[in-house]
Amino acid sequence: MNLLVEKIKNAALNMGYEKCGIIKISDMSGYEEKLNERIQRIPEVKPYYEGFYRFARLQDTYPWAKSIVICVRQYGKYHIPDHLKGLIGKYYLVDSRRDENSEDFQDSLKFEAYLQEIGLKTAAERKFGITAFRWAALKAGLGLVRRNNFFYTESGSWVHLEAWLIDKELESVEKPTLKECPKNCNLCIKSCPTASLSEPYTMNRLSCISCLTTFEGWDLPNEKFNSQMGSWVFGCDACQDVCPMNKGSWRAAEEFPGLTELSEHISLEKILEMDYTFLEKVMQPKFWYIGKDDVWRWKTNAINAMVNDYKEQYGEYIRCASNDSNEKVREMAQWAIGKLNL
Ligand code: B12
Ligand code: SF4
Ligand code: SF4
Repeated sequence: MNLLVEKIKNAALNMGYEKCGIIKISDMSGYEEKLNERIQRIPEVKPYYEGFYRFARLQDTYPWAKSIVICVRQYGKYHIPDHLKGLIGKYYLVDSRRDENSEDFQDSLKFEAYLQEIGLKTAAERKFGITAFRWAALKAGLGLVRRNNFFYTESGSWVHLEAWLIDKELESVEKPTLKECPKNCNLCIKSCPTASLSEPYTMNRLSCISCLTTFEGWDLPNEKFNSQMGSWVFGCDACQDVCPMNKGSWRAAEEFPGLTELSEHISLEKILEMDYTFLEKVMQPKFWYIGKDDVWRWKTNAINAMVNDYKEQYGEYIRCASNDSNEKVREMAQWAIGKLNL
């Protein structure tokens, strides 16, 4: 193995990454095809996916870039408070992309500094990524993309991905040894509450609950999928939770900084009682897909979840929300009161 490649891989593994591969920039051209296919199958996502062509055409923005270092890190190692399961997507509970207190975030900075120390020019984007991670990891042979679109390693799909562009032509591609999906399995497709995952290797961003609880779903009383959203208030894990290839792969051995303490403030009832300063100062930096000006979304999402799995104790919280300072929350509460005959 090339000495530089060996150094990079060793550094990544020493900094807590499960796997590290290196591919040529040109390997991302296959992603462009997948993007075209997705847009062809689901034309309404076109305006949202057009920006992703940049993930394949990296040299337009980074003419100096030659290769992509792609790393996999396990997040299925953290303890998830039971009462948040089915409410908030696990990835978002232990999201290290912007959390300076997390070891994963610090390791990511250290790894980048190391790449620069050994003389490489680098570029990365810590929020939504500099390229299409799943495709890059697939090309590097670090694991498999399964029918639910998720990238899997031996740790299941509970892994997140990171990538750096570098200015040297290097390559490190493995041969995955994972078993393919069982021939007739379609459990993930059957489990998707909104049929966003309608067939293998596809999904409609616009009807995905993960999106409906964050970037979409602004008008829940009139949202076509409001009842299918079930108890989710931020994200969705249904198509991963059901997958047999994830069986036993979550090994809760570590605590994510601050999660247990924060979790004590979160339940459907507590969200409705949250004051807006707490939502803006504590919830928003952690769950950053909902912007500061839109933190009322937490309350409308929580009311929707209450309606979908109504318990008598919710009644007083919903009635109280009909006097909330935010008009959208008041409207949502009125809608729920009508729907539940409260
Ligand atoms: C945009 C985006 C979203 C959007 C849209 C989702 C989407 N799939 O497009 C929204 C906000 C909804 C979202 C939600 C979530 N996301 Co997201 N998201 C992304 C982002 C930024 C780009 C994804 C993308 O390229 N979409 C375009 C479409 C065309 O690609 P795709 O759906 O991934 O499909 C791929 C496969 O189907 C494959 N493929 C297609 N056909 C075939 C055929 C064969 C035979 C094979 C092998 C492969 C294959 O090619 C496609 C392109 O790679 C990536 C980060 C990044 N920079 O890569 C994270 C990323 C995909 N998200 C991630 C996560 C964890 C989530 C959530 C689970 C969070 C949550 N708990 O709610 C949900 C899951 C929703 C879902 N079912 O996908 C992780 C996934 C990790 C993993 N192990 O796969 C990523 C990689 C972020 C990260 N840093 O790790 N996400
Ligand atoms: S994350 Fe949820 S809504 Fe989105 S595709 Fe998977 S099961 Fe369907
Ligand atoms: S549920 Fe079945 S088809 Fe879907 S990803 Fe898992 S093994 Fe593959």
